[in-house]
Amino acid sequence: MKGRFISACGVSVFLAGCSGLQSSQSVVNPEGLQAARIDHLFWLMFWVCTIAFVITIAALSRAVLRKRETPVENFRPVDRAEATKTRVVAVAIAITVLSLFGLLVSSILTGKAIASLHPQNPLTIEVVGHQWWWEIRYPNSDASKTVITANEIHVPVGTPVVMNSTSRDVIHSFWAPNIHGKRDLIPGYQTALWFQADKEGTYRGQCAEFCGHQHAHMAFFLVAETPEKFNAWLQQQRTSAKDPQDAAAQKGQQFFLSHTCVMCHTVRGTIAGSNVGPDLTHLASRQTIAAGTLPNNPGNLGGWIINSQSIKPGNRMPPNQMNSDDLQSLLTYLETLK
Ligand code: HEC
Ligand SMILES: [Cu+2]
Repeated sequence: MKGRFISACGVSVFLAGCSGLQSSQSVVNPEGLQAARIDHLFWLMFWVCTIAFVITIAALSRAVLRKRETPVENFRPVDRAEATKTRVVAVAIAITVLSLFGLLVSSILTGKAIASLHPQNPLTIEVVGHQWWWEIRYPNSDASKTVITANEIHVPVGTPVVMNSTSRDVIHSFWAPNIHGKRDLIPGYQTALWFQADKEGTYRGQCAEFCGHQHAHMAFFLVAETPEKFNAWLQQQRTSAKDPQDAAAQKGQQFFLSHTCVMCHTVRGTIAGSNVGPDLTHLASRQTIAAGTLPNNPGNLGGWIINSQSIKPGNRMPPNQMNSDDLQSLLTYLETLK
């Protein structure tokens, strides 16, 4: 379809300049039950409005271009022609009211249908909005099996997911258009959103409620994969970080644990246990850093650590002074956090 084609072009042009990650962010390319309902409603509204627009412009052009038949002096409001016109206007008003009412009803029905998709045994995830990144949790009754990550949500395809969400600071809005509509994350208040991804793929999402300076750099990726791949991922994320073996990485770990990093970040299996910033236990397994701002590679990580303020001005991580030896070993260490 044309819409798909245009959105696919838009996405690939955007990604060519940006993260290099293959993903899709499009309202007209639904890959889940809920997004499909929203897509139907969108096209219904689109065509009804298009037809109304064409008819209105045609009637208007006709009125503007037509020569006046009766001179103004001889004008009689009770002319037969005038009575016909009154009828035409009345019919037009009736059609308008009926179409608007029809759209209202279909919008309510779509809302209800989406809200009633609450199947048994969903996968539960928790999403917490922060200025300007997403904390993602996979809770487990055994606390040691709870997974905490950032900006990258993995879900198994064909499985219903319930997302409990809230915010730590201001109102954010969670929006992955291929999967569902928008959902506001409100501080001190928890909301649940149900969704299901039906096709494997990586779907880009974006904060959709202006939340301050770096709102535009608050993206996330939703990775829908086979249940086998998903379970393997979850198992891997449950493990604590292993102590590094080679000397450079050990030096990097020492640096990390003896500097300010531990005041804001967690690396499970070490003394670093703060959650001001993203959990770094499996940093190297993520495709991007800083909420989709940059691809995750050593060059970008280095630039981020030295001065993240030049990349994402105003974000909550301060710049760090260090010599290039220390930076190299720190990067070697961070690369071991698979
Ligand atoms: C004052 C708190 C603070 C300190 C200190 C701090 N960070 Fe951060 N860090 C953050 C925050 C907040 C973010 C998320 C920024 C964003 O995306 O908006 C972040 C992001 C990161 C990221 C990207 C993670 C991701 O998945 O996007 C890395 C890597 C990182 N920090 C490493 C470090 C290292 C290494 C140090 C020590 C040299 C350090 N940080 C010190 C708060 C801090
Ligand atoms: Cu925002």
